[in-house]
Amino acid sequence: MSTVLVTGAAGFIGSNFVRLLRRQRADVNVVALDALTYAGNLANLADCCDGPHYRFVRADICDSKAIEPVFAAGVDWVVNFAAESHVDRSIHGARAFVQTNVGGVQVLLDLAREHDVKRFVQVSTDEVYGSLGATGSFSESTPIAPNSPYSASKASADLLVQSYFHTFGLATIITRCSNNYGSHQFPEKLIPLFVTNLVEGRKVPLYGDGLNVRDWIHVDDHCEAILAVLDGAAPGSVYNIGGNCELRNIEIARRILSHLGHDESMIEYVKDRPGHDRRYAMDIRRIGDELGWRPRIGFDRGIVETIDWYVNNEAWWRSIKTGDYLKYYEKQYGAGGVVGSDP
Ligand code: NAD
Ligand code: TDX
Repeated sequence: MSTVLVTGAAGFIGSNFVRLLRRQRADVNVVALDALTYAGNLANLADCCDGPHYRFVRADICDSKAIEPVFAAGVDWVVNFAAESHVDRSIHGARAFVQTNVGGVQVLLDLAREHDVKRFVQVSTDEVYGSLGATGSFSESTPIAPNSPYSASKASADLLVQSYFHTFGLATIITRCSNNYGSHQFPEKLIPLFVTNLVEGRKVPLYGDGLNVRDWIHVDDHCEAILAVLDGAAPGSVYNIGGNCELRNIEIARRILSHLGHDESMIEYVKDRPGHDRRYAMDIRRIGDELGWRPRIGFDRGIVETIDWYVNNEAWWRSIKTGDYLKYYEKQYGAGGVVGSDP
């Protein structure tokens, strides 16, 4: 039986990936690993953490000593989601971003090499390519040109990952995906922040002129793409993943406002994010042509289901907004060891 180590498993995409894996691959052992920073939440894994083929490990990917026994017990594949993921936090303080997103990746790469891991998937982002003007899109051969401390740390990790393929022959694969949306996303990100603010009767803060463009993909489509990559990608390859769904932020705001019965008076235009990338767009032909993957969930359906998920799971996000879920970890594990919590 193969064992897959999923790092960052208690976060937004990692937990959705574990859920998919457990649904679709009963023949795989899952080791879910997470440091449980402010962004990690065990409640995200509550419905997929049972049985003899699942294990949760609380550990920091920067801590080689803590992670080594996991590799020593046998790991066939690694899918690395663990990261500091919020651009605004990286602007307030880049330290945790460099530590986890670069230093932590180096630790994982060395352990993967020492323990003969068969596949190492590094989950990267479209943001490593920088910003586009009104036309064009990023392909896998677009030079990386990151603009925020977050995207610079992710781009650095990509370079490190490629170097382990070239130097040591480690079977690495890099995926670069666009903006994900769906259930269990931490309510500091655009969509869950706007939905939960409106449910609380608060306004939604739109940065700058609200005309920045992102490409949106449902998290389940992203997770399916990663499975396709695990199954079929050649070592050393890079794949773009996206939803073919470019939208301006103001359009996202309008969709949410209208579904929740509000008008645009609930928008508050606020100071722009420093260095705010204007537009991202992905050319996803390679993964379609080579691995037969394409996004299946249309935005019209996906956004409504997502908004409804937050409306129907108020207890989940309220415990996050009040910090109660962190108090639970302190009780379970002691106060120490929660890393990267403060910008
Ligand atoms: P998230 O912030 O929701 O989850 C990150 C998880 O990593 C959390 O559970 C956190 O506790 C854990 N973590 C952080 N530092 C750690 C450390 N040192 N050791 C172990 N675990 C640690 O982020 P997400 O949105 O789920 O993103 C997951 C990955 O996907 C990230 O690598 C991100 O760069 C990438 N990505 C995200 C998006 C998006 O739209 N959210 C798009 C493309 C790529
Ligand atoms: O309050 C807000 N108001 C606003 O206008 C927030 C939080 C965001 N925005 C804007 C900034 C962006 O143009 O909305 C857009 C989306 O912002 P985020 O949700 O913060 O996502 P983004 O910065 O695009 O990055 C996301 O996608 C790529 C993830 O957080 C990254 O981890 C991923 O790599």
